[in-house]
Amino acid sequence: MTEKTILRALKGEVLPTPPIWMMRQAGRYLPEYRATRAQAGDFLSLCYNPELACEVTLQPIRRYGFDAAILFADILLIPQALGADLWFVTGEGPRLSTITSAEGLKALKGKDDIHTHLAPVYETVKRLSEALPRETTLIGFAGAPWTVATYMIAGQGTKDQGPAHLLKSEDRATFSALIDLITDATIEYLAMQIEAGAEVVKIFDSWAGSLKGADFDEFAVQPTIKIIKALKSRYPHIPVIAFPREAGAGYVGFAKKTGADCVAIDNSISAQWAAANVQKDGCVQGNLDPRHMVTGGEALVEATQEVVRAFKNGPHIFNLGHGITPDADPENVALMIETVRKG
Ligand code: 1CP
Repeated sequence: MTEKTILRALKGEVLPTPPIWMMRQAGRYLPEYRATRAQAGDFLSLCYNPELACEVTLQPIRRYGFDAAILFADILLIPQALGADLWFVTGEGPRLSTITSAEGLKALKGKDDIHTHLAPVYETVKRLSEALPRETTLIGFAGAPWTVATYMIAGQGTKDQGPAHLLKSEDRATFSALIDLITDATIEYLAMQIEAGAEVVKIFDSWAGSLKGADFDEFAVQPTIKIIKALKSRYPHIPVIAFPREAGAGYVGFAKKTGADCVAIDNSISAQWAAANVQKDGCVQGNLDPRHMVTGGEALVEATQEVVRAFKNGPHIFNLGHGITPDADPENVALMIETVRKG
């Protein structure tokens, strides 16, 4: 059997047309997702229900034939597995109990105590590895330590990650210890996803862009190095995609520094710039503006062609620059895929 296209791109192969998948491809823009989510009751019940989580992961594969499926779960399951309270407020987003002191940190569980809580996620991965079409790559994932820490410290999503920056400057020892705990738990979590059948793992550092100067190295680059080193020592054949979102100049050399096989690029930088400065070191993933999934039309076609053209001389996995939004039109996704595959 020929190797799956995503795995070939991750090894550095330049393909005639780039393989494609989409961040948040299982999500609220799809009526079938909304139906299954309603059946599950709420978002977290969906994440912890292997049968239904498997179903929503497969929905975009059936509808569009993407080249990869991403495990349906959330980056905030790790805080919950470590003992934080987690709930979702409809129309607002996640809420967590907060960690703001050494005492709070001490009350959390250890890195090896997360697996009972996360067992349903591993079961979902196992089912997916059996259910997916043979040409489809299964991607596991986790949040990067900094991004996960921003939610654990603030207790919710924040525009500027203020509470995390504040703890970092006022109690650096506690902040660093929290980063270390999340880093170590993430290694064990991703290792278990690989054991269950994940063929690639992706590390989402959605808020990497708010770390500046030495902080970017200490809290975005270094934890990523540690995670990738540990995973590669156990699973040398499993590729890793890193997504230091909005890192800007920080994207340059990120793959070399961290050992990532691919860097995912957001849409705040141009594909031409990323081709010249990031793709020279290996595979890149990205970076169509997700707004095109809402607005569609000729502008979508042209922007899609521009991304394909910019990255065509090197290894590339086509994707959006961030997740598709609930107001997107499923027809626009089909148009994007058709445009990419036409070459
Ligand atoms: O159905 C719903 O109402 C829930 C919406 C939703 C979904 C579909 C959330 C809540 N999470 C998810 C799934 C999810 N989250 C996946 C599944 C796979 C896929 O991509 O299809 C993945 C990979 C994530 C990752 C995730 N969760 C990130 C990193 C990527 C990113 O978007 O930047 C982050 C920051 C989260 C936290 C989170 N979970 C959900 C929301 C609304 C948020 C953002 C909260 C905020 O910052 O305000």
